[in-house]
Amino acid sequence: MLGTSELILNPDGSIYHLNLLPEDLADTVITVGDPDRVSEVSSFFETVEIKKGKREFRTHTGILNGKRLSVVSTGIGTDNIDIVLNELDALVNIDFKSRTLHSKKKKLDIVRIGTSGAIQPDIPLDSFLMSEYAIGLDGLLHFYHSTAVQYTEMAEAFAAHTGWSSKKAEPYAVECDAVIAKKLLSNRIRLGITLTNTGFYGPQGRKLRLQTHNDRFMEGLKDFKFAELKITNMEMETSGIYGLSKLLGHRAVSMNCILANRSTGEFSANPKKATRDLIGYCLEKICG
Ligand code: R1P
Repeated sequence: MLGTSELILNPDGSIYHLNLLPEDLADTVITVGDPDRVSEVSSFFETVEIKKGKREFRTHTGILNGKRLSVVSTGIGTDNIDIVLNELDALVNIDFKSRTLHSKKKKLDIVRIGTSGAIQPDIPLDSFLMSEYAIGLDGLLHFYHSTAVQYTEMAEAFAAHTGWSSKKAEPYAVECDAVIAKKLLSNRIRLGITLTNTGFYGPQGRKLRLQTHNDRFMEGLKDFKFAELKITNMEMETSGIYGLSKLLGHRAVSMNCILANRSTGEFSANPKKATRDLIGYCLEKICG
């Protein structure tokens, strides 16, 4: 039985941060970073039955083409992903009354619809990219028994190539789920290794007033290759989503709208439209 400081429930019986009851959640979950993107996604729904939230975690659940969907905002970073993935899983796999695990495990389909910066100069702005693999620099997965879901060779090759400092958490590599990835794929989608980082500025090589510790890091990213795969883009959630989904038995894929190109120094002229286009594309693939 899970104790009250382990599985924390609100007075109405909902899970602590997401503020949701088990019946509020659909089996297909779209995650977005920006809480304002939740209503953008649900504006495509035919009906919306649930609108709940707390802090940066907003949820809308509704129907599109007869399919029930939930869209949940995660805020920024894999620290938030730890909360969201564990609480989504608790909603479907733990009985909140008895505080014990359901005997039959449920699988969620999880699709991240996010924004991202490209690393390779030939990746156009506003294009769509699916993270086939993610390399996490955030360290989250190392807190769990997770070696079975990690691609250790890829992570070690990355660390060697970039001259990784032992002062930082060791990189880990994880993969998308092939079943849900196939559903979202088309010839419009580029595939790649996504680098998930712990910050937006220094960790992604951006210098406003502070100098970064390893100036060659960004160059190293561009020419890293593992089994002919290159690092295509950088963002802040995918490794956590992939790692925890694999550990918990859910199917996850991360779809990225490329708003910046870190090699050419360009930024999208219309990020709102580009992101909305990716939302439309994903919903069509999920519910079409
Ligand atoms: C940084 O601006 C945020 O944008 C990207 C990064 O992963 C980070 O969360 O994704 P979202 O637009 O999905 O939040």
